[in-house]
Amino acid sequence: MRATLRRLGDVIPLPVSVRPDPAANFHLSPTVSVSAAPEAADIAEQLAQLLRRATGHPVPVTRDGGSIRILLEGYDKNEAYRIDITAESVTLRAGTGSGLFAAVQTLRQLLPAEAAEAAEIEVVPGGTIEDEPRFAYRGAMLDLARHFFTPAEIRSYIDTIAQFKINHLHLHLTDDQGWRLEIPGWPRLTEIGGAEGTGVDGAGGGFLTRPEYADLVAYAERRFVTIVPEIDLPGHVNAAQVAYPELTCDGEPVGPRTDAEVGYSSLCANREETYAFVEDVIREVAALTPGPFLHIGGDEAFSTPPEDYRTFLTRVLPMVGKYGKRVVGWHEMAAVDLPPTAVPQYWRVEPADDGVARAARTGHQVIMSPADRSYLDMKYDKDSPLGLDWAGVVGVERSYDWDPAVRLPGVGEESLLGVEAPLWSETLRSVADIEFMALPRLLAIAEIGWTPRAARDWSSFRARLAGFGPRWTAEGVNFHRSPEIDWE
Ligand code: TNX
Repeated sequence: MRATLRRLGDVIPLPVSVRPDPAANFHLSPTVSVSAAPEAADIAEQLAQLLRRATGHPVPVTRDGGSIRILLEGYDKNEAYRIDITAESVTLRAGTGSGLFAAVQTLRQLLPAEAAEAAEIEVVPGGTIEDEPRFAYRGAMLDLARHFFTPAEIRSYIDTIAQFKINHLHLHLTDDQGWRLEIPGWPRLTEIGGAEGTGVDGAGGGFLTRPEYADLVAYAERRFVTIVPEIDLPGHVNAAQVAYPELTCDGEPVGPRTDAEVGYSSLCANREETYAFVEDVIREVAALTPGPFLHIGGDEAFSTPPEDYRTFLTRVLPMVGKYGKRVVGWHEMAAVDLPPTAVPQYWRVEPADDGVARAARTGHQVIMSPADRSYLDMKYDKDSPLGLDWAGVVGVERSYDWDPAVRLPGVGEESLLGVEAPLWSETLRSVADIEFMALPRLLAIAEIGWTPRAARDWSSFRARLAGFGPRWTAEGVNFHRSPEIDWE
């Protein structure tokens, strides 16, 4: 396989402005080097590593004078950046680290795929890119409860999402099957809820210790990804009730569950023990999480009477603020009056009167994750070996060709914090499974979150996506070779 020279606009998400200059291609010669001021030294090192991999050259990092220069200046809008590529130099410019990191991800896609190919073509296409995101929040979610993924597996997903300028990773840490984060004072949550065999169908088990979680937060931070922890309440709590029977309404023990049913468990809104537990958990998770968000779930509480659901949330939502975090919840939580900064996350397929539009009217920002478009755990088509299909099958075009600002009446562009692509793990067991479901549909959601609506187009996306075939093959990535794409 022979690499062809990338075109400047062959990038996902598509940048806002691309001005190619074919007379100004930059050669990745053996003396290529990267320079950056000390505040950007880590980003420079990350870029140098990518260049070493792509070219096999030594690529030293210096303070100044590199042929590739990283400048922390101008473009002070968060995540905005500019790249100038000439025959003599490449310059990445941004006023923030997040902007420089985004610039590096763009440049990464313009490099040859790997050393073997690079030996033939060691050129970056010339021209100028100017870019900034449409939405501040571009998320991916990974379900650690239905199947636990180890820190190394989670790091691998962080590496994947960050390449496409996804800047939040929502971790679904608790559910009926398992409890995946250590909480001081409540050791049985993870001793029992994280034991071997606590995944769906008894597959796997495990949990994150607090140091492991802190390491993941730091790993993500270095890639400008913010971790959004979710503790799912008041439903989806069977694992907690197995560990602590006093968390059931009648105090009677319940057995572990490894099936994929939902909606049968609930905390009890009328018991003080419930709130002592929830406050301990929220306080500990908030203390471990430097990012601004804490997700309290709130979905599918089918066995919580509606009045109890409102009682519960009315007490619990303010706790998140008390510990300094901005609360996110699945859209069901919009059934109550929300604290001003609360963010409902919309996942429904059919529009329904669930209060999200009302929340938007009163100034709330919304995250859009409609299941029939953005759920990465839906099957691609009826023959998909993995995934579910309760929201229909979701091919690549279906995941791309929609717009979050017109999806829900009353929730327009100005009400959107952004978009998120959840990946539930009932049918997943490995990184290969994650990659198969996320790639390529994650790139569709990434582009929806970043690129202006008017600049987006399925046939352009489809053509740009085709170029990832050889890259992913060379990198050993297990992407889905969707027949909707003419893979190179
Ligand atoms: C619905 S959508 C759920 C999860 C399941 C998922 C499977 C939502 C907020 N909850 O409990 O894992 O469907 O697709």
